[in-house]
Parts: sequence; structure tokens; C-alpha cells
Amino acid sequence: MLNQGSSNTPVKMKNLVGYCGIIFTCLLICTEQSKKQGKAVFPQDCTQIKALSPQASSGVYVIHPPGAETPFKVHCEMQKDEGWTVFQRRSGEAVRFDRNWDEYKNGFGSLKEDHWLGLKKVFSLTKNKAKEWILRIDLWDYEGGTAFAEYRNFRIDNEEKAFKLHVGNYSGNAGDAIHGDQPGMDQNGYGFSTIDHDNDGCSPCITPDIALNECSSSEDAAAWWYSRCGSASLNGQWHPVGDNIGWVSGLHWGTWKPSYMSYSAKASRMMIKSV
Ligand SMILES: [Ca+2]
Repeated sequence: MLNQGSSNTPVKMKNLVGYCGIIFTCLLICTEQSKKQGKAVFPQDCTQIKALSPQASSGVYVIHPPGAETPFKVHCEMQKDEGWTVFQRRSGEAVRFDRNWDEYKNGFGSLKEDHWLGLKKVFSLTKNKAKEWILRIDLWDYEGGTAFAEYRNFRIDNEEKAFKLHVGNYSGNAGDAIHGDQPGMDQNGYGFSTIDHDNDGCSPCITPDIALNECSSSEDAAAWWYSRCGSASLNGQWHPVGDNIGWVSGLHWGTWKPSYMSYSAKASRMMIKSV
């Protein structure tokens, strides 16, 4: 990780800067050579972009993970010395999230605004087991508050395994909603569910509060790694201020705002970095 440990001596920093400069120069040379050969070389993810170019700012970049057949565009969230590859962003109702399996597989929305990058692309990133991936979830409420959750060892399986979710240890101040606010609600290890693909492991789904037919259809076609149905669900219907409490469908993080409130967040963002 660049720049972590501010106790680095100036000499070490100088070496680090020089080292990065060499890598960046090599990448440029490779890119130039590849251009001559008719091929372009792209960075693997936003973490690599930030490492090679510390001044890089947030925006849309082209990346080419080793696990992807072709390069694709992503929104990179650049923070200090960290480059995060964003795969979900919610901030309003301009982009609908009640979508089917193929749309969640391939992605939708605008990379510059609200969007879902697509499970296929997230899989192509996290299938690289030479790296560990950290998942970060940022949440905003209507009262000016924010919270976050981070999970080590994030990855998802391929489509044949329903893009099953894998997360490790939690840290943060939003609470561990993926592992659940009550026993039996753990979403870790569950496949992704959409209105036309039911992988929630229950039928009907008996939650501590109510019985639902299926998690996705009961939450107005929200899509998530549901498990009976669980405490986390950030792809539900977006609700405006003053009308954001009490809806079954919404942007829910049940360990941050208790599930009985059914509080729908003002905004959310999901992103990953490699370490
Ligand atoms: Ca079911």
C-alpha cells in the first residue's frame, strides 16, 4: 500500500516514488509498443491506477482485469493513497434498480452517476486469487449522517454458481448487516437473486417479522444476495426524504438503521480495492 505508515523516512519515500515512476514509465512504454502493434494495455483495476499515478483523481477509467476477455470502463473513487473500483452507486430515482438477471449480470446506469457495474465484471475482477479484495460500503442518511462497512476477502463466484457472495471479517461503524443482525440471516455464501432468478434459499421466506413469498419479488424486484431475506439490501427502490421509512423495499442496512424501522438510505456506494 502506498504512503501507509507516515513514519517512512524521506529516503524510503524517495525510493518508493522512484520505483513507482519506473513502473509507470514501463507501463507507458509497453502501452506505446502495444499501440504500434495495434494493441492497448490497460491497468487491471483502480487500485493499480492510483499506485502508478498517485495524482489520479476520481472519474471514469478503462481497465482490463486478467480475468476479463475485453477491457471495460469503471468509475474509480480515488481517496488519498487508495484507488477503489466502484460497482454500485445510488443517489436518487433517475436510474431504476428493479431489473432482471441479465441486467444485473451486464450492468446498467451511468458510470458518472448512479449505476450497477454488473456481476460479470465484478467476477472478472475478483476471480484473480493472487490478490485479496476488500469490499467497502458507504451509506448516507437524510439527517446528515454517514457510515461505512468493510469486508476482507471479498469475491463472488461465476454465473453458474449464481455469483455467490463471499466476504470475510467485518470492520466499520455501520454494523455487519451481511452476516446479519439476527441468527440465521447470514447472506455470506448465498447466490444473487433477482425477480427472475430465485436463489434466496427459502420458499416462503419466514423472517422474524413477516412471511414473504420470495425476497426479490416481495421487495419490489430488488436484487441482492438474499438469505431469508437478510439484513442488507441496497438495490431496492429509492425513496425521497420524508417518505423513506416503513417501506419493505428500499436501501436497507439493518445493523445501521434497525430493520424494524425499514429506513431507506439517502445514498449508497459499493466498491472494492485490491491488496
Ligand atoms: Ca425463494
